[in-house]
Amino acid sequence: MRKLLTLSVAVSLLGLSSPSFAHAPEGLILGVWQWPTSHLPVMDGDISEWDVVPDNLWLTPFSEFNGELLHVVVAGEVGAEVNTADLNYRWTSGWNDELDRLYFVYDRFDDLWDRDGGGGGGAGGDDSFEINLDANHGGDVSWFGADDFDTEEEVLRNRGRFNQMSHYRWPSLEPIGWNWLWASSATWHDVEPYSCCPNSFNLNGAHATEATFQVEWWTVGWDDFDHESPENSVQHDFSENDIIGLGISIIDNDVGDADDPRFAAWRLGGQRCGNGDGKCISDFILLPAQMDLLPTAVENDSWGHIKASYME
Ligand SMILES: [Ca+2]
Ligand SMILES: [Ca+2]
Ligand SMILES: [Ca+2]
Ligand SMILES: [Ca+2]
Repeated sequence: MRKLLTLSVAVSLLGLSSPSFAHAPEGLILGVWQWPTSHLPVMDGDISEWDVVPDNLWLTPFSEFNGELLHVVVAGEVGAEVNTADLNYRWTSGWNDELDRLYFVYDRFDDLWDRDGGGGGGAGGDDSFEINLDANHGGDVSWFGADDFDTEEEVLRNRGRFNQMSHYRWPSLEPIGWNWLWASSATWHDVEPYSCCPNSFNLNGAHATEATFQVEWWTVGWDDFDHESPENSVQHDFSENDIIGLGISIIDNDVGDADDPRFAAWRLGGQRCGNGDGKCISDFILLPAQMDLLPTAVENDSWGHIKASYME
């Protein structure tokens, strides 16, 4: 974590420190690896391209800041301690300037894979990786109740408008699919060119069994998201050194029921305020490319497995 702390200090000195929103925990800015267009990872569930991402950009159940764990259970089994026999993972993020995409990867062990489109537990009853994306770092609210606006039309328009909050779940199951933008009624966001891919994972296991799982995916972000159509929405232009807000929750449902939900939501930053409130999420900086860490066309065979999975 030392490099992250150094980075956080450096950013502050440059006058780029985060505004007074979206900073859980206070004082930490995490890094988003830049994927140059020449080296985009292939969305196929083989996550070996991500081996080039430095260790200090990966997060695990043991990642700490100021002596505190970064992922803490905020719903369900609140107070649960890390138990890698129940859930273990590593994850990180990437971005691409030209395509204005955020990429994600995670690698997970779970004693009970829960993906049956519902059942007991919380957060829809299935295992998921939830992202609340505040692309312009406005600290906005994602969820509104029926009484928050005068008309139903306004309520629907404002849910997910400035932050987009989705549970990503695999495999994709009808009717909601793999990218459940639960605060919005949008139906068009879960396909290219807005997000991808329903099948870019490798699951060794099945519902209600022990499982290992790797997945990689991407999404665009929105400055103004209109559930009705992309034409009415304003896509975000991601730029180097920008600070974005990401609210990450790793959801572990373990095939529970009403009497024993067996549900834990591990939230990065450990804070929960409302549903999708951007002031409780975490700061990330879109890092410059580190071309020296990326393979070239003349690299030796040790890069072969990585080169083979890059796009031209
Ligand atoms: Ca891949
Ligand atoms: Ca588990
Ligand atoms: Ca379930
Ligand atoms: Ca589980």
